[in-house]
Amino acid sequence: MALEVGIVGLPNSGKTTLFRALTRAGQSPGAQSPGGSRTNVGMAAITDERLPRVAAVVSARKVTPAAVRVVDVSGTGAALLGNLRQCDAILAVVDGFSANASPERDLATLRLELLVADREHVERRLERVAKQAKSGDAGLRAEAAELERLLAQLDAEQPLATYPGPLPGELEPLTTKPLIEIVNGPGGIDAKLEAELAELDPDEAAAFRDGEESALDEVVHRLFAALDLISFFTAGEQETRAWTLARGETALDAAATIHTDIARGFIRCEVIRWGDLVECGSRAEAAKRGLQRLEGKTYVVEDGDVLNVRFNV
Ligand SMILES: Nc1nc2c(ncn2[C@@H]2O[C@H](COP(=O)(O)OP(=O)(O)O)[C@@H](O)[C@H]2O)c(=O)[nH]1
Ligand SMILES: [Mg+2]
Repeated sequence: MALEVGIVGLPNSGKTTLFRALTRAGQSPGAQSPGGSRTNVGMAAITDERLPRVAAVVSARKVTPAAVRVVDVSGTGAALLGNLRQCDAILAVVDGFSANASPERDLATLRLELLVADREHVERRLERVAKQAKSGDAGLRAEAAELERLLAQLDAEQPLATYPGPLPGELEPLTTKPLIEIVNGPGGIDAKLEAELAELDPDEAAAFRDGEESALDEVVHRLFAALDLISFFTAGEQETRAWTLARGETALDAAATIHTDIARGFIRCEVIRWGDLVECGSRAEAAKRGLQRLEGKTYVVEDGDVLNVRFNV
């Protein structure tokens, strides 16, 4: 399943502008109904300068970057923030461009909003479990006691990330997720400028940037760091692709990311470092120089590995 990131922010902080910049969806924020509860969902490509170089080695007909799902909810409040419970990370956007911008104040407000949303979530669950626990079931009573402790933690304005001990697996809290702070404006990430550049064709945008890294790449890098992700590649002539994996995951996990059938039929996996492949100019040459390894299911994939999974179905 694709990685998912949710954008939160106060009204007019630039959430939808950032969403458009990330997803390059040409729809204008004006299309949003005023005060409406519209949620935008799109895919953001993850730029990786290694990918075109790997693709060139095999003359790939199609080059597909890795992507994350981006969710832009049109406000705060428990109900709307509840749309983000499935997300892997949260981008917190604050106004850094207007005359009375106060990024620190707004970040504090947002953190509190997330806390309040979790509080309501836990409280609702507690009400239900407490009612069921009246039957005297020991498991349910223990769960109710646990939820009471979580509620106390949130009442003390402490995020659940700092809760000592494991959380109920099905809880899906917001305040345990990595939070990436984005100050929107000239001093941070200029979402408006990025959205405008996203409308241009890539060559024009690159010329405008004049060698500077896109601010969106920085967002992605921070996301990768926060979630401790790595990238690996598959180098096919039909299609060369970049994929993401959590650091520490195995060749079998990588296979499952590509397709469940490939994981099911996994036999072994050929691995070449992307730089070796580019330097050798072909798989055959890399193999000849002893730079291609054969690995099994438990091989821990490294950032920049080019994988070729042998499988049978
Ligand atoms: N000057 C400036 N204006 C921005 C920036 N980001 C967003 N805006 C403007 O602020 C308004 C609200 O942006 P929008 O993305 O719809 O905010 P949202 O309510 O958080 O989704 C729009 O008019 C944007 O054009 C920015 O970085 N600089
Ligand atoms: Mg919006």
